[in-house]
Amino acid sequence: RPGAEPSHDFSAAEHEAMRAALEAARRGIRGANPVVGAVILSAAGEILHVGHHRGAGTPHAEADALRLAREAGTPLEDTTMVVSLEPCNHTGRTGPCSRAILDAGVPRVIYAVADGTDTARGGGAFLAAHGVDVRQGLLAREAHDLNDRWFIAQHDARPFVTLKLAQTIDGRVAAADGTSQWITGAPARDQGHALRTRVDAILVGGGTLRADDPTLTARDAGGEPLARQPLRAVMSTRPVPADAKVRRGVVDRAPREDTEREAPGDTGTDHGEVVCADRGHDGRFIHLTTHDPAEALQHLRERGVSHVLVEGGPTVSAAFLAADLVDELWLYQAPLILGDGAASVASLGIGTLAAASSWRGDPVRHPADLARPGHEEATDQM
Ligand code: AOF
Ligand code: ZN
Repeated sequence: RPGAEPSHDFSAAEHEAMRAALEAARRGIRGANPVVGAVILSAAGEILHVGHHRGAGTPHAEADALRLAREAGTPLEDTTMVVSLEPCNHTGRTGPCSRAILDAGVPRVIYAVADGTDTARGGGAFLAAHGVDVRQGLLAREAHDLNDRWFIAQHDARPFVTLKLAQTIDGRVAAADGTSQWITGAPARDQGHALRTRVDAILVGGGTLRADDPTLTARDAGGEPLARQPLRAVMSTRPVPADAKVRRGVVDRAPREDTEREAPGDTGTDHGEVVCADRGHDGRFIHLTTHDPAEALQHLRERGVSHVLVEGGPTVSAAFLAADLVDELWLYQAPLILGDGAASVASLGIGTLAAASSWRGDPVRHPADLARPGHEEATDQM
């Protein structure tokens, strides 16, 4: 737990500002990125601006707060930037926050907890080296807890894992006769596609592949492919049928012979890859010939995947849960009861209530929130 011990004393106003930053952070969408809040505090202890990170691909919390200050014309030369995570030091989907804070002329920075990731680390040291007064450790425990699973995934050097379960009230994913499509309705389906376009990879097991023959593409309500397509991964030691829909291009209906090559994975000995890309590397298909979730995640990480969406079925869901490799759970519950049929999660070998896999729920919001452009609030996260 980096930065857990406060190394300085902090004023009441600084505490209050950090609490406001943590509160703002909670409004962001969890996932491959942590949720982060940033407050600009005046020398008199007044909260001037509150920014937050809304989710991967959007401005960071500090940049959000600095934008508000710019728009309001707030002078920054005697302010403190109070942020729940160490400002990043890298140019990723946005520019480095460390540089933005320095360039804006903010003389003091307080952050709750260090960002130890290989890419982003070093923002605090950068700012200190450029004469900014940098302190850390304020409400570090709260800030760590806010992103606990993100910190664990970073520490374990593996992708962040979201598990999606779509089930009936009694936890079934298929009826006794095997019928399973559209257990949940159109809003959940649209949100599921919005979720797919935010992740780097979707993963299903061989059972789901054979039962549903899914395309694993991200589409809008009209069925058109969304601009950003995840890598499509099948985790199975058995061959992926040559005519499986995951092998096809995202747009094309027919297999694209010109871009496909035989997957070594189909021999059951290696992790094979078939390229079915319509846009750059988007929509590629990969066959992971393993039953071990940790091994599958390592292979995905080597391909640059930082956020995986596991979409079933019950065996794969159970494997990830049993390995404690699920960071976030999205639960879609249809108002249906079957009383029979496959459960959404296969046996975890848990024999007693005290051993249950236990989840903390965020408030449930309307599924349309995720699909709406410019959304401020998340979500159905558990
Ligand atoms: C910050 N402020 O609000 C967040 C940070 O993909 P990118 O470019 O958005 O970078 C994501 C990484 O940046 C993420 O893994 C984490 O290390 C850091 N997140 N940093 O200064 C923020 N969300
Ligand atoms: Zn940043």
